[in-house]
Amino acid sequence: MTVKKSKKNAEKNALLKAYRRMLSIRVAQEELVKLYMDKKIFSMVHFYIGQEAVAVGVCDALQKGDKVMGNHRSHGHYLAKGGNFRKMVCELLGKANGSAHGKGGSMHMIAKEVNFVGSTPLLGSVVPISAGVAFEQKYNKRGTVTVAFYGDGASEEGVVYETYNLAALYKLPLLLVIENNLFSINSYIKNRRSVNYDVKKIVEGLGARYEQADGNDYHDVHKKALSLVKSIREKSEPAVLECMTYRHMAHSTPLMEEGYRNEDTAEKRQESDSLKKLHNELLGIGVTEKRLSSLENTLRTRVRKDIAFAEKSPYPKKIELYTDMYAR
Ligand SMILES: Cc1ncc(C[n+]2csc(CCOP(=O)(O)OP(=O)(O)O)c2C)c(N)n1
Repeated sequence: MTVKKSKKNAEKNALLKAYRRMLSIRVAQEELVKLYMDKKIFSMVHFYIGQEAVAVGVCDALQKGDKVMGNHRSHGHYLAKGGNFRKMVCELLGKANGSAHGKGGSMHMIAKEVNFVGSTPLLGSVVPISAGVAFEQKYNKRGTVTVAFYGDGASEEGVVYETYNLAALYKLPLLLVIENNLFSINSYIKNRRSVNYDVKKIVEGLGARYEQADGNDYHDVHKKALSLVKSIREKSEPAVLECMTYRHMAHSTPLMEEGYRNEDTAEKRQESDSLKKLHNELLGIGVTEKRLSSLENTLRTRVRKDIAFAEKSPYPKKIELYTDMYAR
């Protein structure tokens, strides 16, 4: 095989891998929506459909020892860092086999075994907590990086600005990823910020590095995350990566009122869908439609098996109420 051909093959395989990782998150979400509509999930669920390129693009730039934290919308972050789907769906159903033994639910994803160290739904709180995780990495000279994902709404919380400053002051190995999907529940970004609000100026003014990526484009997110993670690892300096994206579904439950979204229409969201883009790119380099739909079928069958397992799984015993507590 010529060098040119083997390079092309490697690129095709990398693209297929990224597509598979993003599609597995999409398919899992779609099946979870059905479970929710069947009233099998009791807690609130914030679906990640539309934002997959952000979680996968960033996590593909990390090493195993790097740590990731998330927020209330973290199914994608958990799966992209390698969290187990079966444990996740058990958690959503409140079952004993769940990643938090059924006590956390959708908004408290955790998979310590793959360094997904937690997700905190109190808006903005993931930023200072992840700075603490990064501080430990630096203090113990681990050479690893911490990443935190949070939304544009969360990025307006006061504690976030304080953390930009402290992270820059202490030179923490921290990548803060803002997923800017334009809305905080039903509040449009332009109605929440003055016309002069400038994230780049704020972040750089407080001493951290700033980059913006097209969050609907796996390549752009991945390329920028790779470059930032490399410099964070080498220089131990914090950076913010703002990814412009769309969430395709309502804020939380699929049944929530959707009439407020005049700015990012359903057509716009579909047009810029990151999975569709990768799908077309793969077709363009000769991967067949048949191969891609068979991949989707395989992923869906696996997800459905895990859901069936979770449905049959037992609820936690009462004693679980007293485990994992700070005090009794
Ligand atoms: C401190 C705090 N205030 C309010 C809420 C209620 N709340 C939950 S999600 C959300 C909107 C979050 O928007 P954003 O951070 O942009 O993330 P997205 O939901 O768009 O992913 C709000 C206001 C909360 N969880 N925490």
